[in-house]
Amino acid sequence: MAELIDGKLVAARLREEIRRKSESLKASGRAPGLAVILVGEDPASQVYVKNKEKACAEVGFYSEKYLLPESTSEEELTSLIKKLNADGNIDGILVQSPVPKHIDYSKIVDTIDPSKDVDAFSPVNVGKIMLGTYSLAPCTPAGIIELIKSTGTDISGKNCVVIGRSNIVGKPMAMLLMHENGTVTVCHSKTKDLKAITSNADILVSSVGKAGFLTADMVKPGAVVIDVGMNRDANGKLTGDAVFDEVSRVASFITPVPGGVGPMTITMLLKNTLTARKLHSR
Ligand code: L34
Repeated sequence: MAELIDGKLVAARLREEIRRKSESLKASGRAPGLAVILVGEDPASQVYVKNKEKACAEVGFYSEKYLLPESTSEEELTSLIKKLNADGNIDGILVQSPVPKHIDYSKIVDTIDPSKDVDAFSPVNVGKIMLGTYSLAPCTPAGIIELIKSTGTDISGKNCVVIGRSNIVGKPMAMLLMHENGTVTVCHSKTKDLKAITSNADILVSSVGKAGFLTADMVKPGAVVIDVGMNRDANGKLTGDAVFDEVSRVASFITPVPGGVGPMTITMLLKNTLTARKLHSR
């Protein structure tokens, strides 16, 4: 039976450390500051943004939240970002994804000052992640690395399989696992015989977004399974990609949903905001 990886617990430990550092920065001048922008009324995004705001308050950060209407234009959004780029109290700027269809997300991200890009989504920061010279880490993948390490697993030399190739999770996840000396395979919707590949994974990261996608026959006995899925069933109940009961009988460690990757994504956002604050030391 797999052991549960308690994302809330790992997050709480890290957040305590961040809180202490934030307090001392505040005492010597200015607390780290984060601006979170949400365009539109996606209910899931509203929950995530609320959790981010709450987390900021918990660690003593200064935070601003911008809830903009669905009808917001690209120009209005970029002019807000430019204002925040120039704001000395703001170290981090985050535009929650997804944005409405009439807005080009990559164009928006490209207007964020790279030193304030706490998602690490801008081309400069993505490039640094590829090179291994980054100081701002991609939040979800960085949180996952912390979760894997919390199990005592050494990633070096392990077969790591990532399902999904998104810019937010799959691609940067592969990079971070490579930086940890894992042997990395990235699978996606066009992959042939997925099961043959996933069955070989010592560390399996599933970021598909389909409830029930990951079944026990796809998992190597003793594998560490990280479930990035955030799926809501008809009753609004949150579940991951894994058929939890059966996969947890095969894996050695597994993250729950909720309470696994989600809280760590937010914790890494806090960590990046602290790092950005140090980049802006004034
Ligand atoms: N720009 N957009 C930007 N940055 C991000 O890092 C994100 N992401 C993803 C979606 N869009 C983004 C998030 O913030 C996913 N994500 C995220 C953040 C927090 C949680 C889940 C996803 C979270 O708090 N999850 C809780 C459950 C929340 C619930 O009940 O709905 C958990 O325990 O997993």
